[in-house]
Amino acid sequence: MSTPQTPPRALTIAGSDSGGGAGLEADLRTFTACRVHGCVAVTAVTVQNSVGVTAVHEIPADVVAAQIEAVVTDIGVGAAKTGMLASTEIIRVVAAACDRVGIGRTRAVPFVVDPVAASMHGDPLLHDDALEAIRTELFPRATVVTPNLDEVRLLVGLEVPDRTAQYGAAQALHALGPQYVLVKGGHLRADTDRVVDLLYDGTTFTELSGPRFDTPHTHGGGDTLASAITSALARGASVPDAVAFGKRYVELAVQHAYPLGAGVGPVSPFWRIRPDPV
Ligand code: PXL
Repeated sequence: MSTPQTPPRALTIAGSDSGGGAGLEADLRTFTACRVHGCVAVTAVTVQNSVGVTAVHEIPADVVAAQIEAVVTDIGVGAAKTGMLASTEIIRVVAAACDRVGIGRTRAVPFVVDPVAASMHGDPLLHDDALEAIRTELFPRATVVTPNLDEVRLLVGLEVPDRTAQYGAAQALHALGPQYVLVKGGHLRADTDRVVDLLYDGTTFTELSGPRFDTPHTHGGGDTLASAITSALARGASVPDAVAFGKRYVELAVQHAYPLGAGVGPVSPFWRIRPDPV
């Protein structure tokens, strides 16, 4: 038997969803399905099921930073992402830790910033005063940011009812400093049977168009997209190739989403995990 090789590694800096649909659980599942070893810096524990979030326990900021340092200095990662960060203090400490270990757009390790503000039930996952830290501490360090249209409104105050506004939002977000902006179009109801995500690098706009699937079960979809992009970056893909891969991955995950509990079910990794176990 040949000696097993170390696979590509990726880090998620994110909160836990006890229901297993979103958060770091979705991230790790996606990394595994993409054949990447997943590492975690846990930022918060949510008490959550398919119906909603009933409590949040934040992890002390110095423990979040220590997890990042422990992972990157020993295991090493090819890419990192953020999900739920909860507070200004955690965001500041994450930014400083990323600088120390070489995560960020001007550093060795590409950095995907998913500016998670609320769950799809509307439960807050970020203190209101922490939006400013996302803008000033994380966006300038990001290789790619992946806001949905609710997050666009919170971050730059723009409504996006149509494609023209989606282009304007990409420019406004790019001015905050990330290398690439991906303005997700899943919430753009003007597109009834397509989802058009828009990638912008400050010069070139690229529309990524794919099918829209009619399912209520899209819990963890944003986390899954950002994690699939991060996986491809960890494998050495360029940002445009990683984003195209991530979109394909999440389309199939949404197509195979399943019901769970009494509420909203998650997007699925199972289409990719073959053969089925006995
Ligand atoms: O999908 C965004 C998200 C991220 N992180 C955690 C979550 C959610 C949505 O519910 O619970 C922990």
